[in-house]
Order: sequence, then C-alpha cells, then structure tokens
Amino acid sequence: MSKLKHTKSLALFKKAKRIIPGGVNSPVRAFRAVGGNPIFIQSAKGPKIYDVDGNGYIDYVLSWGPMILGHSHPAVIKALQKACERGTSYGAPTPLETELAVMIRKIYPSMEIVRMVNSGTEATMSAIRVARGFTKRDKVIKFEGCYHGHADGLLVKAGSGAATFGVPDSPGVPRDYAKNTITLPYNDLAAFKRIVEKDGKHIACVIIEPVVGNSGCILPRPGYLEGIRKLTTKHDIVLIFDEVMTGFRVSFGGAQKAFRIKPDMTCLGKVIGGGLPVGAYGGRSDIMKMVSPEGPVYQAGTLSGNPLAMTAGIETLRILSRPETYKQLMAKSAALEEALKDAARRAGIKTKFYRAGTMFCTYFTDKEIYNFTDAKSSDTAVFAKYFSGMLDRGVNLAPSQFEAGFMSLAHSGADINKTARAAYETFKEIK
Ligand code: KE4
Repeated sequence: MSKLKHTKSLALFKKAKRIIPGGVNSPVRAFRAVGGNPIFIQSAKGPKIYDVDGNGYIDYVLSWGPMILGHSHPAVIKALQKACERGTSYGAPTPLETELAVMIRKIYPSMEIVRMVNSGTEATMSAIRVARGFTKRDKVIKFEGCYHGHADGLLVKAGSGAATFGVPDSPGVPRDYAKNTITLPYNDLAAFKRIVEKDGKHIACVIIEPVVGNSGCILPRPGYLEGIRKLTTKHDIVLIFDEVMTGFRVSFGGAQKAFRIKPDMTCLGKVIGGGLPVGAYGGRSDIMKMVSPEGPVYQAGTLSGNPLAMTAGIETLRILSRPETYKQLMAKSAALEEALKDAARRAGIKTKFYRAGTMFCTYFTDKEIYNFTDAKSSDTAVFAKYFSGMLDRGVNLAPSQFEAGFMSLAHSGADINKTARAAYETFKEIK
C-alpha cells in the first residue's frame, strides 16, 4: 500500500476515466503494467516532478526522453515566453525551421535533408512511405520489441509463417496492411540475412531502433548493426534508424555516431522539441528529394515546424552543443549505473542493468538480455514491486519493464544518492 497520499490523483483519475479512454492520453501512463493508479502531475522543475497531492519525485521518465536538460530549464522557458508573444502558429515557413534543420544536420550529417513533423509516429510513418516511393517496393522489415509509433503498418507482429507475413498486433489494423511488414528477432543477423537474401528485391526498407528502448534497454550485439548496414546496402534496401529515443540519448550524435553506422534515413523526435510536440525525418538527399512538394511522395502537417516547438528545440540543442554538457550527462549516467548495481549487490537481489549513454533499464533476472523474448522472461512482477517501492520513496521510474529510464543534466549527485538509497531499501523489501 502506498505510503504517500494520492487522494487528489485518485479523484482526478476517476473523473478522467469518464471522458478519456482509460483516463489517459497515452496507454503506458495508466500504470496497467505495474498496478495501482497513475499520479497526476501538477508541475516539474529540474530533476523533479510534483503531483497534485504535493508529493515530489526524482524523475527518470523525463516525458519519455525529451527533458534531457531537466524540466522547465530557464533558458528554454524564457525563449518560449518570447516566442509566444510573436504568435504561436502561422502555417507558413519561418526561419526557425531552417535553423533547427541546420543544427540537426550538423549533429547528424547523414540527414542531408530534413522534414519536420509533429511526432515520432509521423516521422517513422513518413520515412517508410518515402522509402517505398523511392524503391518502388512494398515490404518493410521491423524487429520484435521495437516500437516505432502507432502507424497501422507498424503495429504488426511476426506471422505464424515465421518471418513471411506479418499479422496485425492491434484490432483495427487490416490484415492487408500487416502483410507487407516482416517482423524479425532483434540481434539475430542470420535471420535477417536469410530474409534479405531470399526476398531483398521486394523489401523497401528496414526500420530499427539501433538500441531498443521499447523493451527496456537492449544493446546491439557486436557486429549486428554493421551486418544490417552491409546487407541493406547490398540489396539496395533503405536503412532507417529510428532514433526518436536514441537520438541525443545514446550520444550527442545518437546511436549512428556511437556505433559509427551511416543509415540512409533517420527519424528523430522527443529531445529536438525540448518537450513540445515534434518529430523529424531525413536522410540521403536523393531519397528525400521524393518528398512533396519537391517530389511525388505526399506528406504534410498543419503544425509541422511550429515556431514554439522549433524554439524549444533550438534552445535545447544549443545547450546540448556546449562542450561540457555530454561529459556531465555521461558521468551522471555512469554514476547512477554504479550506484544501482551496488545497491542490488548489497541487497542480494539478482538484476541485470543495461545502459546506452543516458538511457538505461534494470531487469530482474540473472540471464543476459539480447532480445524481446529474453526481456519478457525477466520477472515483471518483481519489476512492478520495484516501481511501486521507488515511487513511494520519491523516485519516478517508467511504469513498465519494457521502457527505458533517462538521465538529465539537472540530476545532482544528491539525487543519485537518494535514488540509490531508495533502490537498496526497495530491493531489500522485494527480493
Ligand atoms: P511518438 O509518436 O510517441 O512521438 O513517437 C513514437 C516513437 C517512435 N519511435 C520510438 C523509438 C519511440 O520510442 C517512440 C515513442 N516512445 C514511447 C516510449 N516508449 C512514447 C511514450 C508513449 O507512448 O506514451
């Protein structure tokens, strides 16, 4: 039973459920994977969020990644206040969109041409459409445990015929949409090679989370991404790195910089909007020339390149671009890793902790996690107890085993020590 008072959150949840599906505007927020009722947030500042009952939490969700500077960063807020006074949306080009696109290309040189959209889903959905238009092929390869947003063709799981026909992973997705999506196990280069050698000429693109943040935090095996790059080049298949989450998280230049792989297209989101709705896709200019109005592949958006989202993104990337920023971010992330591993050791509980730069995850298992099947074999019931024990001790983790945690520039050594103490007490309690 929670030790903290959640009276107001509970009342708000009851009210929300009468008008919003499940009381939330995105499923994971409903705490279904961990039990209990969601906390409703009133405000956030630096490393902390505050709920409507006045409880404060050290936050490692950070809006699922975007708040890498910490919440309500003064420079971002100031820039947004000034931008608001100039109007909130024009539906016409602004210098801000070009400014952010230029900043992105400087950090992600593989993105020679960039299109702004309003979410990660729009970015991946659009990138796939462009890849299909460019190659004149229909099939797409994705990987189990990777999430690329909720476009119909991506809510697909492996069909019974192993990796031939995809089947819908949600009601409402027509079988016809699913059949062009092939779903393979992550980190299995042999399975990938078999499919592209057999069917490569029908495959438009491969979309992959280079580090899988939607199954917790699963790292590519040595040589895996290189193998995918080699095979997609050989078969003229467009390689799309979905870096909506790994972008600016695995490193400043994302996973493509960290693993030194040049994808043909990249999808970004989250951090580039500094907490406002945003997404972007881009890549090789010969591919991106296909995008309307320059090319025939249609894609559009009322609020694409919105001046407020651009302003928050520009300010965020400006601060991230400072030399000492990533040194600090990585040091904080490594310190948290060490502290949590030590807490588990001292408490005598079996965990596996994985980290890629500033994103991380704790699994309750003694086996290594290489793919979604491994992740699912970890003890999710114990994870749920871990989540609740940490929340009660003022630490906000992602309410699902299959989500990553994130570090921010605002988390202090004291926050990390408090987190480690909370983890030690919780581990002792649940082991
Ligand atoms: P959005 O449409 O939610 O902006 O982005 C979709 C998306 C695409 N690609 C990757 C790698 C992603 O992680 C996401 C969204 N991430 C989830 C967290 N696992 C957002 C949280 C939520 O769905 O509420």
